[in-house]
Amino acid sequence: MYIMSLTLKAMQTKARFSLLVAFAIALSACSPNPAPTASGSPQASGTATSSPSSSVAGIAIGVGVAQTSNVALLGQEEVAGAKIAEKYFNDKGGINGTPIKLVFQDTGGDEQGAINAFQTLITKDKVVGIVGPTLSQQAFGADPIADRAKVPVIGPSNTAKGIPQIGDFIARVSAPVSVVAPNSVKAALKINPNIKKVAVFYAQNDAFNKSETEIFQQTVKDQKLELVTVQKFQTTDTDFQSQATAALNLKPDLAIISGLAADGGNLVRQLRELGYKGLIIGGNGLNTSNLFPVCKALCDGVLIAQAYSPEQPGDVNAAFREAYRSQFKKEPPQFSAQAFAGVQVFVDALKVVDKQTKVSQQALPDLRVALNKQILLGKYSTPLGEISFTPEGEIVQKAFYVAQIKMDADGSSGKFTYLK
Ligand code: 1QQ
Repeated sequence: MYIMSLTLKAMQTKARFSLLVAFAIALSACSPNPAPTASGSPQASGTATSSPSSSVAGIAIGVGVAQTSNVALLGQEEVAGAKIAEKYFNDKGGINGTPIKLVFQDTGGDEQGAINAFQTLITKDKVVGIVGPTLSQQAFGADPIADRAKVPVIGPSNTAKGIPQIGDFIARVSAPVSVVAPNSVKAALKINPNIKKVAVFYAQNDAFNKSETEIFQQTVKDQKLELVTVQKFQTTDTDFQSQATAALNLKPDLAIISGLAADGGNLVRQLRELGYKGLIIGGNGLNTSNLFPVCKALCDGVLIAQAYSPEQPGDVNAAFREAYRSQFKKEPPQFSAQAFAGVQVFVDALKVVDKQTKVSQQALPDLRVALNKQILLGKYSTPLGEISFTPEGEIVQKAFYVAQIKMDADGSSGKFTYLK
């Protein structure tokens, strides 16, 4: 008995030691960040191929978002925001003097890609936690893996119902559709109080879009509007003639679309080409200027609710906005701000944990657990404003906005203008 427990103790010490060694290796790892490959990306200009701290050791934080596939239209904005956060916090001294090092793994656009990226980040890159994935659809596949491995995850853009409930290690900085989406319907009614008939469209093969359309449809009913049709499509569709024609025959004066950027943009374009003149609301999947090349001048006027405004007061947003504008020559989008906030939550929480016991002296599994606890306890002054979390990991955030797309007449460029 005595010998057995001694052996067990020796084994535990050994396991602890090898974990420490593994963590030390992870700290000194310096793999360069791959640049997103999707065309039209801010990174495609070659401005942000590897992070400034890629040649130095640092505390490894994983970023698992879509850098390829159609979902990269959304994910590349997250890469940009995360990289700005990495430089910003390292310039400010990192974690009490030790820099952070973001480790990027491309999830692609589906669940399996997210699962693979998360597994690599957890077991090979030995990150302290993960910012990702891009889609709720991917989160429902990959988050349970991180949760079982006791690795904290901050969802930067997962807005479907049920994300924080996946597990104790899952939180998000992306406010849920129930809080964000109704704002755009109210804004549409302010612009046109005569709206009566509403046509709703949604991508039925995606968890977020199914969740968002439920909220949109409920809001339509709550506002005493008439839901004249619900049309379904796939995020991979490009031809929407049958859905658009069926809806327009019912003469709606508001169209609401829950899709992703490419399919959503094509549906906007085809509705306009078929002569639809009423207001269009796009959901969170259309919330990117990468929509502009898809519907060009016909994107004009689309309303999209926002969980971020470039005008958000506060020092951190001012610094983030300036860094983004100087790099990309436009205002920062919501997905970049949310990814910045996701990295910031890790940084701020790591600082507290490190003050209690030096991060470098903690075994990785213990550190991940302590970090997760602190994440849920903290308050954060981010570009999204002051945020915190419920004990379940749901974001508590105060300010929300609605923006309207304004395109130049020739459709070659545009911007989001925030409504008052
Ligand atoms: C989700 C989303 C995406 C459309 C954001 C990129 O909100 O999947 O939850």
